[in-house]
Amino acid sequence: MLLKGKKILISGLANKYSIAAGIAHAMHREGAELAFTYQNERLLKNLKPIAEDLNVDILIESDVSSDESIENSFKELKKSWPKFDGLVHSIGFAPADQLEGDFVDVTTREGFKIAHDISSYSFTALAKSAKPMLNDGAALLTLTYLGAIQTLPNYNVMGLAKASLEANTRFLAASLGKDNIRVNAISAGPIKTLAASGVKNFRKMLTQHSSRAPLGRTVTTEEVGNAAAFLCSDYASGITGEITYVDAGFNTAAMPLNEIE
Ligand code: 0WD
Repeated sequence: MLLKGKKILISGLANKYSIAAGIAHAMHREGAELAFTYQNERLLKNLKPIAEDLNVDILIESDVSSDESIENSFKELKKSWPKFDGLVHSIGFAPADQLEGDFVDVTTREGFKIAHDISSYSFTALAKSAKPMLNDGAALLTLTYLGAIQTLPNYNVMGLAKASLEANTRFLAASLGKDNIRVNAISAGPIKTLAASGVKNFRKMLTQHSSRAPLGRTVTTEEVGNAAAFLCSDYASGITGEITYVDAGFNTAAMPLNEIE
């Protein structure tokens, strides 16, 4: 059991298809005690059956667009967990009109601001609030995507926000290293979730992915969850500031082998 005795707070669990759900299952299996945050009441009904399944009784509202909401959520958590060992940030958002069409035409100041605020700054904000409550050897983890370093259609301003999130991971790692707190990111391959369905033609991206990835397929939330469990465990005690790809190798292949045979 990789995570026996660890207390880990997981955000961004919107429903059973969420990447955070795969992470929660893997961490529960590895012996972690879990707490969940949710954006608002509307999402609570999807969360309850998953929480029941995994024996999670700490469910706390936290809308990362509000400093007050974040602050209240950690005050609430402190009542049950004065100290804890890990935090998973599985949150991303950009207005729908930013994720369809030509980047230069559709990107607005407001869209840019929201995407960066919710998808990147929120990781810093959560780290800031969590810091006094984190045990020695704690780990923070976020979820990023290849759009941070390479272009692809329709991902647009989310790519910029993910580039910021990846730099955020490195700066947080540098900042928190002296407290023996590690900070890492998983760059997941495309998975059909609620957030992903906001990206136009997402289905076609899945097909493209399978045809180029060395493993010839997409990845599952369980596979992302397994890597997350490892990165938050003491087995990863020497790893920080890293972006780990869980994408069936897609980012390593410039061209599928069968293309020129
Ligand atoms: O292909 C994919 N699905 C990939 C996702 C590939 C690589 C990375 N990712 C990233 C996403 O960008 C995101 O950072 O993984 C993370 C989790 O995304 P997900 O599991 O794909 O999507 P989803 O199940 O929708 O969870 C994201 C959740 C939100 O769901 P909705 O769809 O309702 O916006 O982020 C949460 C919310 O629960 N969220 C917030 N939480 C607190 N405060 C906020 C907010 N303001 N906004 C969104």
